[in-house]
Formats: sequence, C-alpha cells, structure tokens
Amino acid sequence: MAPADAVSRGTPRSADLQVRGFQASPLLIPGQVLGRPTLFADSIAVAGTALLLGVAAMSYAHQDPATASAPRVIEVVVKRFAFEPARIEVTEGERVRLMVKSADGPHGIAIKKFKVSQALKRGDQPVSIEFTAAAAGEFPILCSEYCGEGHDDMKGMLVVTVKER
Ligand SMILES: [Cu+2]
Repeated sequence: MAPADAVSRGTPRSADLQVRGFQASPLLIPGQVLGRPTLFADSIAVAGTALLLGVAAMSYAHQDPATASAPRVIEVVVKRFAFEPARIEVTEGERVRLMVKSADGPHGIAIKKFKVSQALKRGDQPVSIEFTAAAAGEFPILCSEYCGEGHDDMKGMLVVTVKER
C-alpha cells in the first residue's frame, strides 16, 4: 500500500495531513517517477510546501528587530569641547543613524572602528551618519577637525553591548 493511499483514507485533520505530507513526500517521489496517480500526492506536496513556507514566514517574523527594522536614531550635538551625549549605547548588530550637528564652530565626528568620519560646519542642519554596530566593545568618538585648545579633550564613547543570543 502506498503511503498516499494510507493517508487518503478517512478524514485526517488538516494539521495531521500537513505533518504526514511533510514526512511522506520523500517516499512519494518513486511513485511519481513511475507515473502513478499523483493528484493526492500533489496536494500533499502542496501542503508540505505550505508548511515550509509557514516555517519560513515564522522565522522571518522572529528576526531580530535590530536588523529587521529602521535604524536607531540618536541626536548628537558637538560643541567646544564635548560631545552630547558623551556616551552612546547601542546593541551589537544594530543599525544606527547619528544625527549630528555642531552647536558652535567647525568640528568633526569620527568613530574609527565603524569608518565614521564626518566634518561638521557651524550651525548646520544635522548631518545623518549611518552605520551598523557590527562589533561589541567600547569605541572612542573623537573630533576629526581641529577646533581649538580643547580639541584633544573631546572624547565620547560608543558602547556596543553584546547581543543576547
Ligand atoms: Cu575638534
């Protein structure tokens, strides 16, 4: 008796059918090759495919929000001689968008680890800088344009916390 016949008897609940269809499909392949009636086998294959698609959809829905959604937007003000906030905390793997502006003269913002380097003009609209915080750790935020006596004291910190697994 072919597995398809066994399944076709009675009125299996749909969940039952899906599970059996999913497990039985490899066994049905020889029958299909021999040209036996496969209408029901096809429907099982469809059920199996639907099950697979369902699983795929579920795993997509459970994707980490950090990577699936819009970037985390953080406003940063650069002034003589500090970054505000001086400490920025994000999560490993998170997409980050810094909206950075100078509160006084020219400055720059640089986060070497993530190849961020942006000059800032005085009183400009915020500059948008996007990057992915691909590694956990603490990374200095520095001013990349000489801006006066306190330039070297301008130190911020990007803290990327380890993502929970
Ligand atoms: Cu500076």
